[in-house]
Amino acid sequence: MNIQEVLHRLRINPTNSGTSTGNDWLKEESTPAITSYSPVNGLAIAEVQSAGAQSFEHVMKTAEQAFVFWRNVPAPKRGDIVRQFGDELRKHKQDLGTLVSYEMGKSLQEGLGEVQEMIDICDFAVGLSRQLYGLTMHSERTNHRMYEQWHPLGIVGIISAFNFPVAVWAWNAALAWVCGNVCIWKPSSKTPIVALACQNIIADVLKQNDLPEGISNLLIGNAAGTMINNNKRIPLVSFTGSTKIGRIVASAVASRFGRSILELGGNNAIIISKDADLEMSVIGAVFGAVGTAGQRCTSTRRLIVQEDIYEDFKNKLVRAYGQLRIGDPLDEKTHVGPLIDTDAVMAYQSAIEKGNTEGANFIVEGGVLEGDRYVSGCYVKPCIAEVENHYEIVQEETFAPILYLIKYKTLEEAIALQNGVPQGLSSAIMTLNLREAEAFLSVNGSDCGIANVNIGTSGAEIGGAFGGEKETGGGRESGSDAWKGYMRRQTNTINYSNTLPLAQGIKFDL
Ligand code: UN1
Repeated sequence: MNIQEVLHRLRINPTNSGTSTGNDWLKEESTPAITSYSPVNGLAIAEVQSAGAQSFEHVMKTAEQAFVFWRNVPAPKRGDIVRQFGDELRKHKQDLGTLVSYEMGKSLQEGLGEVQEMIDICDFAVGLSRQLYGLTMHSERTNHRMYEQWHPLGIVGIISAFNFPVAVWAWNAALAWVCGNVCIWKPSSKTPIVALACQNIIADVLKQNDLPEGISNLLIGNAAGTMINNNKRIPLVSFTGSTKIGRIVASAVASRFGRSILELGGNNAIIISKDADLEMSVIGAVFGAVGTAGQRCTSTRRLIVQEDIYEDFKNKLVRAYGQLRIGDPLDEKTHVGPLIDTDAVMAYQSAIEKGNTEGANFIVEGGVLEGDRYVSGCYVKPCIAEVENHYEIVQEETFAPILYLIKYKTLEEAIALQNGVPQGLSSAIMTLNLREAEAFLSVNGSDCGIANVNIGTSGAEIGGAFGGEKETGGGRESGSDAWKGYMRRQTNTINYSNTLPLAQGIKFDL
């Protein structure tokens, strides 16, 4: 793999300043530059410029004009643009997946999988563009018709995280576009280069179709995020990131009566029943905990294991961890790549320290790897600790491969432990017992947005609505009817009689 060639094919060059309305890239001289470093080897990839108030205002004006045009393009035609975008992504899958892996640090397989999620959501959005269904209702008045329809909102702000640096944007943008909105994307400052690559791909499609600037916009840097959150000309902000920042975003957007879709932290658990297929459970648990180096919001953080099989399962798990290969994520034999940066390594180390002071028993020890293959300083050992659910550190989401083991006796107790955290994103039970599976999915079961049986907590398909409850923020993206979050509902009543009967039987004679 020659990264310079990949960058060249994705047309990353100094013209791509960071701020873009599509094909046009703007340069504001006074704002700070951001250099993106690869966690794979610590080398700089490229530099971008963060956006200031001046570029923000230019992007806003261009987006507002584009919206007036775009909302009048019939939805199936908007869908066709998204179809073309999906086709381009298919052509660039290898390069974009490679760059995701190199800039973010996830394995190449996962980088390619992430681009596949983008392609899949485009396909989904194309079908949706001929639907966007409203309902019809029966009016209580004679010769009246009632229905509801869905209109676009306007400008959608998308603030995405480093861990899924391109897919999360695509989930939001593909739906937002077919719904008739225009988008402003503020990617993570840790992964701006993949965002430039995506912008180049969509800008090409828009240009080939003679569409105006402003349908797909890009802004880099935290100042841009704050401007998006506070601007009342942006009716919807979709934010993916930590609960801590999500709280700030939520209150800023709510205080101006904007809408937000929040995808915040998870603290996902798998319950391993004594009736589980243990071999399958080990694979599900290990991939869930160490995949993407534990940096998915759906990563498995806790395993709640039935006491009868606890020792057996624990031994199998420890053996599996012994086989993990940590290293260059672009090497296809690698299971675990680096963390995103050295700040993330510090957070990992302090979580281990805190665990130790609270009484955690590490059965697979952690640690930072050193040596020629780990020069970036971002490679850590996935570790496992026996803990109690109430430990402060267990209640928190640490974005790293630290897995907590908790023992249980009854299913009721296991469900209480699973639900006994502030977050509510993903959950799973491993069991071949129908009663247990159904109880877990019932109203008395998991309180999460995602609840799986005999599948781990991560790797959700795009066809379902994605999101979670409690401190995860309550937002839903991707499949099912998540598109409704990107539109405004209008209820219409039409009187085709020659009188004006009032609703609720009210008489008002003049
Ligand atoms: C995230 O970590 O922000 O379910 C999203 C999964 C992926 C998406 C994760 N499809 O693991």
